Amino acid sequence: MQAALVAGLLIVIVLAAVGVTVSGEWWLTPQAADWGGIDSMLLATTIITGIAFIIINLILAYMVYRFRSDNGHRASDEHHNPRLEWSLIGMTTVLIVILLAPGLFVYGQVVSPPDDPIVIEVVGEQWAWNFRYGGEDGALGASRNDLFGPGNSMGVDPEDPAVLDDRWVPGGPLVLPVGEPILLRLRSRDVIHIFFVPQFRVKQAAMPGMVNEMWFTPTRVGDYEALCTEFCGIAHHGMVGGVRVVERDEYEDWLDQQVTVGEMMGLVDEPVMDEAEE
Ligand SMILES: [Cu+2]
Repeated sequence: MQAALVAGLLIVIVLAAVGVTVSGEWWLTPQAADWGGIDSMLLATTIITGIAFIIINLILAYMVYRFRSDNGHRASDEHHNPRLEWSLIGMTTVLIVILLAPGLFVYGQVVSPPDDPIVIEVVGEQWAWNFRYGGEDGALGASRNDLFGPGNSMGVDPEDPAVLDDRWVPGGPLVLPVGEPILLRLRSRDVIHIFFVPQFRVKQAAMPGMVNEMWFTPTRVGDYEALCTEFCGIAHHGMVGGVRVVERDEYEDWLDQQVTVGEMMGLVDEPVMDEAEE
């Protein structure tokens, strides 16, 4: 009786898992960056582990019922079956190679940014995402982690002239032009945070004392959310930043309206932002 119940429960778990997956209710959000390779990997992993999950649980349900102990006989166990063990080791090895090998090629792309991306600095802090863009010169001025402090929330080097025209967007949003490769340089002011926009598929950690990189090409105009996926303190759940993917013109207009680092830190007398147009 109990054996039939356990076997029945295992079958219900298999059916529920397959049903939820096939219904698409908990499937991936639609993609908004050029990382189809990652979705293919997720799909392949789900299919291979899904088939293994179904087979293993159905075998288990069958065994629990077929070899139940309620007919006056006891279950027996068997030791040392080298043929069985080697065949299991062989099958597991082949499956793991099939799972991991294509991932190495995709990972190779993830860690190889293109030649001429738009570089944006992301500074994570408890509990907000802040962004710094290169200004008129398109280049980010120098920054160092020992420079974070009162009056220098970006940790930039005020001696570097390239810093002056950089644009500072504390608390976001991160605005990006559609169709152009973006390279984010991630830093942290305090603890470890992880920058993740689910629709972009890639994520990366912002570590105190380090600069980490991630890149992607946004493919779809729209509003998204940057989540922190590293438990980083009491308000971790609220560490959500706005992300907007817009057309190139709109991106440039928006960028021109952002405050420069020079103005922000009182390093220049005149606002830098209006010189170009007027
Ligand atoms: Cu965080």
